[in-house]
Amino acid sequence: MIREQVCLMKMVFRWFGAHDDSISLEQIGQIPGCTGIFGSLPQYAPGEVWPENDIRALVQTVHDAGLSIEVIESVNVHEDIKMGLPSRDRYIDAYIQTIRNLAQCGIKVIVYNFMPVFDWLRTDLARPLPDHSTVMYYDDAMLQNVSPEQIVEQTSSKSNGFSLPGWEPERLAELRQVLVRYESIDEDKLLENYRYFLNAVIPVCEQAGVRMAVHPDDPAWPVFGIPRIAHTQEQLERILQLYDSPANSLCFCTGSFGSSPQNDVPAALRHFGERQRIACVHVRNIKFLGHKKFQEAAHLSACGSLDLYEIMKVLCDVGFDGWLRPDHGRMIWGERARPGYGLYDRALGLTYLNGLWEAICKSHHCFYLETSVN
Ligand code: DNO
Repeated sequence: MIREQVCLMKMVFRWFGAHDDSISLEQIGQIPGCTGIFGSLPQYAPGEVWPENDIRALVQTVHDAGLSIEVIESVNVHEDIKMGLPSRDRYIDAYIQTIRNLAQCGIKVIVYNFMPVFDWLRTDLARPLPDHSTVMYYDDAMLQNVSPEQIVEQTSSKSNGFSLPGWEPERLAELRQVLVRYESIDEDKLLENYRYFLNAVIPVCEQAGVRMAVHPDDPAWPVFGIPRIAHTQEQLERILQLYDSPANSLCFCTGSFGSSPQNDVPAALRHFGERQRIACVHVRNIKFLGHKKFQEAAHLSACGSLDLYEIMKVLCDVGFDGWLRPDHGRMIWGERARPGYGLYDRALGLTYLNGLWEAICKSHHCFYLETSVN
């Protein structure tokens, strides 16, 4: 069957900023077919307004390097908003101001998550593989023997000196107190708090021309008995229905959503992609090792349990025109970097994904963005 379709997917790379990344914009610009970055201002804690001047300076730096920046990952949601405390209004106002400031500087998508307390979680940040590369690893059974505090300690001490996204000290201050509060918050209550947040921010986004893109729970189940509401297709659909607007969209992460073998990644991508509710995509491969046990893998399909060809094909089928980035890579070739965010394996992943994309688009006779960097 011959299809004529336009596939305007933009291939980009995550960058943590000049002071918080082992990788330079110049290196990113030299990856063939990489046109931009997902950027952030890691110096601002959840609940703080990102000043327009600082955003503008970041955008300028990225543009000066010949790259685009239209996605921010992440503007983290203050815990009081998730817990529905009276102080949430103050933090929502700050969030709204950040949205407006970002929009003023040309940002189109804001990635965030609504995971209580912990963002992504691994039990080992550098598990050695037989080829001497290391990968991030998760084994739920290991969590039975450690406390949340120990996980925080373990994770931050093994980060090679880099801050880890979602593990910012501000976010985890007062951990015990926050955990106690969550004992009285169930899934319904969390969803209600989520609805309250969306009701406030989505109209602002619509007006400003920005899309909020929620990242699925990682891994795709609750941890430490704390509720999580964004890890199945039904749950993600429910979140989109909390406020039915294109501005309420997904950052579809294949490795997070796909960490549960019960989740069908291509089917969910097709479902949400056909409805134009995917603003951006993280493509990561993972390898199932048992019940709630997996390791992250090189992007090549054969290295893990996900079918990356199928994933890219669905994105082509649905005419995905948002931003896509390779997600966590292994640590290879002796690189020392933020776990998951080295240059080498992600660059390999990016070129592999671009290769799949070119082959799929050409064989389906689609028009796609061909970018040369030199
Ligand atoms: C981990 C990342 C997450 C992600 C947030 C989005 O490496 O995928 O920290 O950025 O969950 O808010």
